Amino acid sequence: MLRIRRFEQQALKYYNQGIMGGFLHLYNGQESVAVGTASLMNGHDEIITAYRDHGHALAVGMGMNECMAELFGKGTGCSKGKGGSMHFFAPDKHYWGGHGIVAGQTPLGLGLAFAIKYKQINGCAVAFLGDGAVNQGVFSECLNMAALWDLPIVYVIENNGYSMGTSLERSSAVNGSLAKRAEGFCVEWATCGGFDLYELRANLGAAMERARKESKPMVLEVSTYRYYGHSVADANAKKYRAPEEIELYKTDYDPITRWQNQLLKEKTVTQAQIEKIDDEAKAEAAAAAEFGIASPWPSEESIFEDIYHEVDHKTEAGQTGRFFFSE
Ligand SMILES: Cc1ncc(C[n+]2csc(CCOP(=O)(O)OP(=O)(O)O)c2C)c(N)n1
Repeated sequence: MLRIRRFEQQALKYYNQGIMGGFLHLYNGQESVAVGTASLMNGHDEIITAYRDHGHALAVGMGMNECMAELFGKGTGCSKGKGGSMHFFAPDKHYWGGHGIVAGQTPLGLGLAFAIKYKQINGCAVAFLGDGAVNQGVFSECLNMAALWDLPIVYVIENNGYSMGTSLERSSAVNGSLAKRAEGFCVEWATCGGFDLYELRANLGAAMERARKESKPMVLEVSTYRYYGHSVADANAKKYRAPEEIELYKTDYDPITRWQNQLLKEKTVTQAQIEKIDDEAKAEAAAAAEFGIASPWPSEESIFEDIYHEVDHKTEAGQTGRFFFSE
């Protein structure tokens, strides 16, 4: 969790200096959700998320260098500098990336679950979405299909209370739980707090295990909070929520502080060890920023690589459409 936080704080510094461009959606405050999930992955599970994707990337083991270089738009980045903040990917780590179209990852996650079931793999898919994304029609379509086909997927709603500048109260007609909507599709659901890693892991673990064992979908709504605006470019971040609210979450609900206090209480770590972990995370993030800045820009030719155009027009199927429509 500390690595994610220090990574993002380092990125924010360069973004504010104008050295880093593009979008930057910070995950600060929500680190426990990505870390909790990654800690439960069994080597066959697949995860996918939306554009607020730095935390999930680092949690599954992506290196800070490749992530930071991507933020700087450099050729050494995980998406060769062409994806930026919203598009970190590491399929080799079972991480199918960040996606910029709200809820666009929910049917892709369903496809991952379908593949797991089809290949009879002992795993599950976990697709993260925000409280705003729940309102996209495609999410309902996904729940219907997941239930019809008994697909091993856990939809984790990271409910941070806001979709851009719109509060949950203003975006959801259903008061209380968002996950309850799953009932309409005969899909099991649950809610839990995202501030305490033990509580979170217990709930996530049960949902993932059920998906693996019974091949059933589930919706788990996790309450969490983001400290920054929707993105760093969100100039109205201080207008749609009170500064006192942000302070309250920082002081009373911060998942890192809570976890540190818990571990100290259990005598699992000492204060000195916590400080050492933090210092290492800061140093790693600073070195990653140096790597990103020093890295070369993507070459001009590379701009035409990895795009659908190239694939579609070079194959026979791309020319005729035969593969898709006649077989
Ligand atoms: C289909 C689509 N509509 C609108 C947008 C613009 N947009 C980007 S993020 C966002 C809000 C999403 O909020 P939420 O799902 O709660 O995620 P959070 O960022 O809070 O984690 C919107 C409307 C988009 N990217 N895609």
